[in-house]
This record gives sequence, structure tokens and C-alpha cells, in this order.
Amino acid sequence: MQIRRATTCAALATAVLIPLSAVGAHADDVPGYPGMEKYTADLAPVTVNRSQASGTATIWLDDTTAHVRITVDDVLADHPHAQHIHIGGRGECPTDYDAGIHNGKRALSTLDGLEAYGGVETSITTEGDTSAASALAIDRFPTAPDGMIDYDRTFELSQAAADAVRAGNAVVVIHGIDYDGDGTYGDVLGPSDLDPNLPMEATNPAACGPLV
Ligand SMILES: [Cu+2]
Repeated sequence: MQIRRATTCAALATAVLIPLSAVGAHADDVPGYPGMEKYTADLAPVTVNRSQASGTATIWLDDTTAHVRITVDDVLADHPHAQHIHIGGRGECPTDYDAGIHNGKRALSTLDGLEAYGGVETSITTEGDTSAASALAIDRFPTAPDGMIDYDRTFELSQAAADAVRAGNAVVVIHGIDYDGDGTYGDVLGPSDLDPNLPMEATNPAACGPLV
């Protein structure tokens, strides 16, 4: 009896341990980055901007080196979507109450959300500079074929950005909406409050999530 019981326990332990380690490796580890700190943001649609965009941002952090993955569904297809880490606000996403009136329509501009998420610290570009200076570098942001963003890049965060991520004060914001559903960035909301040469639809938040 004793021997059979021990055998059964060993068999059970093996049966449980092998699948667990396999699942763990698949879910948490990025190849080449074992043991990195991991932060995630559930990106929720900014509905007052008539956006249904949602997704997930994940940052694996080692000192100031960040491996960033972002997936988003239901953004305006084939148009650039600026994406940033905002810091220095309340570390939150704005609510509908933060929205303003733009060209006679209720919408949340990037500046309307400033107290909630703070200013741009990191531009999550596809190549080159990732500082706030690239906040509107629209030729270096994902263009969302089929309305989907699938982003993966490793780059250096500023010390301020890395500190904010660790302090729970960093918010990922995906910009670019189609308020009137006409399939392009147009003038329905007037000019952007970040750059009057861009339509406001191009810069208003589409999805937002605090990194935790
Ligand atoms: Cu932003």
C-alpha cells in the first residue's frame, strides 16, 4: 500500500508540474528577457470620442530598457495612430466628464485629459526617437491595417518614464478617432489642440489604460 501510494503521488506531481511550467513559460516570459518586471494596461475605448478601440499594452522593464507590446482592435484603419506613455497626472484615464465642446460637439481632446493622465513623456514610435519631441511624428506611428495595431519594440525609457511606470503613474494612450464615422481624419471637431495643422480627430484619444 505504501509503495503504491508513493508511486501515485509521484505520477500526479509529474503530471501537474509539467503542464504548469509549460504554461508559465508561454504566458509570462519574453524570449531573452527572463525575470523582467511586467506591467500591463487594459486599453479601454474613449466612448465620448465615439471610439470602440480596445486592447492591451504590456511593458517588460529592466532598469530603463522597455520591451513594449501593444495590441489594439477597432481603430480607424490605414491612418497613423500616435501612442504615448503619459505621466505626471493622476495616473488615470479621463472620464466623459472631462470632455469639452469642440466645434460645437462634445468630445475629449488630448488636453481635456491632461489632469487625469498628465503630459506625454514617451512616444511609442515604430522607429527612431521615442521622446516627447516625437509626440506627433505621424510618419513613425502604427497605421492600423484592418483597424488593428500590433506593435512590438524594445527601446530605452527616460528615467522619469521608468520611475512613473514603477510608481503606478504612467498611462498608455492611443490617439486618432473617427468621430463622424466618415473613414478619415476630418474637420468635424475642428483643428487639433496639439497642432492646428492637424484635424482634432487625428489627435484625440481613442483608447486609454493605466499601467499596473
Ligand atoms: Cu498621448
